[in-house]
Amino acid sequence: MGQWERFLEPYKQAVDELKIKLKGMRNQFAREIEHSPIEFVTGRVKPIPSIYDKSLEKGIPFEPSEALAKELPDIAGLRIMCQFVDDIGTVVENIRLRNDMRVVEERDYISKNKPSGYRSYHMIIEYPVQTIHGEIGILAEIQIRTLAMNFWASIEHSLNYKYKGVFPKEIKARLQRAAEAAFSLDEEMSKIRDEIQEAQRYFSEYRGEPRDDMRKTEEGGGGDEIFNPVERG
Ligand code: 0O2
Ligand code: 0O2
Repeated sequence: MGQWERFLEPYKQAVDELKIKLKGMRNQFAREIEHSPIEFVTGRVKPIPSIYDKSLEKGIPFEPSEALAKELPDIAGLRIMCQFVDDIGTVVENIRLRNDMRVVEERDYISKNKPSGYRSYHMIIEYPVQTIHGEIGILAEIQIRTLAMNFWASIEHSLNYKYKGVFPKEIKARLQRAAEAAFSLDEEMSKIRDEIQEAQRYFSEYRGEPRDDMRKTEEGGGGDEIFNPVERG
């Protein structure tokens, strides 16, 4: 096994375990309070070329080391997407209360967005990974954002890659305006939150129940089972 592979192995384990735990949080919320503050969860181990770029940017030698692990707290990265801005606070509070991870830093880029327009709530946690050689404390970054913030960030991230961080003036200004538009969208959606949630409850009940036209198909011998779409997640 290569040096990097060995170094990154506990990060992969941390991402896999944290994804399961955060998805578990989503499912518990959905069961108990109907509306889950978590829409979906993704996770990744930072690719080696990105580790290289970041180590260069931060002036840290590009080699598996404790210094690199400390200076790059997002080698293990989790992302939690929420429907509403208020859901972010619920998720943050829940993570703070957990005793299987320890929050070491929080960065609120929602109350105060980055100059690019970027909005998201970041938590750096320390997570204990159990290995055959004992326990290792792994730093992981959890980014919590709305779907609109995520849409903006993924578009900006691709453009950033294309322009290598140096945006033409006009694109930069448009992206800043788009970030504000995404935030207005979040604000508007928050204002009709109750209405949206009622519709979503109705929609998920309706999807789970066999409809009259499906019953007819079954009675007519059209199939062995009533079509009952399984809910995602
Ligand atoms: P589900 O049904 O969400 O539980 P995995 O290893 O399968 O957990 P993977 O393949 O490593 O996940 O991918 P990643 O990028 O970590 O997670 C992607 C998960 O987010 C996938 O769900 C996607 O379907 C889900 N996802 C991505 N974009 C959206 C979106 O816009 N809306 C919703 N609702 N979900 C999205 P899972 O984990 O495969 O399954
Ligand atoms: P990738 O490809 O997502 O892994 P610092 O140097 O300490 O001030 P640092 O270490 O960059 O700042 O941490 P920060 O800014 O709190 O969070 C870094 C991560 O947040 C980035 O990781 C991005 O994922 C995301 N992010 C921060 N600012 C922006 C932005 O303006 N646009 C987008 N799209 N994402 C942003 P990486 O390693 O830069 O990138």
